[in-house]
Amino acid sequence: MFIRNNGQIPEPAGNPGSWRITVDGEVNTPLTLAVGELEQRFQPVTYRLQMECGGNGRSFFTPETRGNQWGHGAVHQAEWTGVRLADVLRAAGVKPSAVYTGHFGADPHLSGDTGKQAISRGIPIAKAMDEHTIIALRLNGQPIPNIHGAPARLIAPGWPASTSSKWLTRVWVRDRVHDGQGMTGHSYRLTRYPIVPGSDVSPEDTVILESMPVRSIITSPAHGTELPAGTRELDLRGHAWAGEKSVRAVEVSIDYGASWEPTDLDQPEDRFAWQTWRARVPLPQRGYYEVWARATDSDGRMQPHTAGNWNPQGYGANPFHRIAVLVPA
Ligand SMILES: Nc1nc2c(c(=O)[nH]1)N[C@H]1C(S)=C(S)[C@@H](COP(=O)(O)O)O[C@H]1N2
Ligand SMILES: [Mo]
Repeated sequence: MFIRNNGQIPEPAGNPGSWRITVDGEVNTPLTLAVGELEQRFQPVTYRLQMECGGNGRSFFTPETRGNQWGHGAVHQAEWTGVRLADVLRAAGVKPSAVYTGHFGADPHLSGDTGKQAISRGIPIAKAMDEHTIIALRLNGQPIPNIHGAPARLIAPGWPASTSSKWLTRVWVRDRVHDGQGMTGHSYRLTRYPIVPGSDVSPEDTVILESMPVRSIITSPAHGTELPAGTRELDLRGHAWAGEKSVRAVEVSIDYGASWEPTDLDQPEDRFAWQTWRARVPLPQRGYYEVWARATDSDGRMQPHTAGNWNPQGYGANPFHRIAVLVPA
């Protein structure tokens, strides 16, 4: 799994069961619940969920944008067990004035200033009430490792992973769009209209990145694999996902996009799980091949060849994944 932290990593909780999470703001009864109470009061759910950083693919933007220069690797999938955020919000009683959530974690700001948040993002109340938005308490059946947000982590699947607060301490239900750290300026925002790459855009001409776009990755073979001499067939496999949508098709090319072959694509194992695909493609002769994969979502939108849609902090790039393999004589 990839790891991303915007602040300092908090010390592991001494007694995870007594870790407390507050739900307040536009609710009838503000609640503070210990993790142990969450487990007792609410029905457990287990889902396989993929999670992708909003900046996955950032390195493909030209000119370069600020931030981690991710390739295709800022994504992971795990089996998460927890309770539905909706159940907890219903227990607190969501007021009609509720518009958005604001999430808070225990990680200190990089500066050490206790008045500042490392990151504090949120989601519209409808997404918060989605049955797949959970407060996760276990990862692959085990306690969550500290680095992934122990003992409790919010997961808003299909949205930029920055909304999935680790070390969750508070969900503030707001009567307006949350304005915490990472919600304003150019953070996690796309431009309202296409801009000249590298140029300025005023924050009023940006919109919050919500669902992540369609994407596929090739997980086997590895980039740079030298195949046995004389190989004439290549087995490929990988994953594909599309934020709130599903993936309709994944195709592969070994001739720089001149021709494309279909792949076998599985249904997602859960609503926000990635979809596994596999293909066997003929390799006509010895030599150097690039393998490209492209996915199409359930609305018919396909991954672009390049990272278009340039935006100041480099979000939402989803160009094809390309690997190279060699067939020696
Ligand atoms: N509390 C807290 N939650 C956080 C972050 C953070 O810095 N602090 N980073 C976010 C971002 S930007 C990403 S991409 C994911 C990374 O999750 P992972 O480290 O478990 O892969 O966590 C999100 N949740
Ligand atoms: Mo991220």
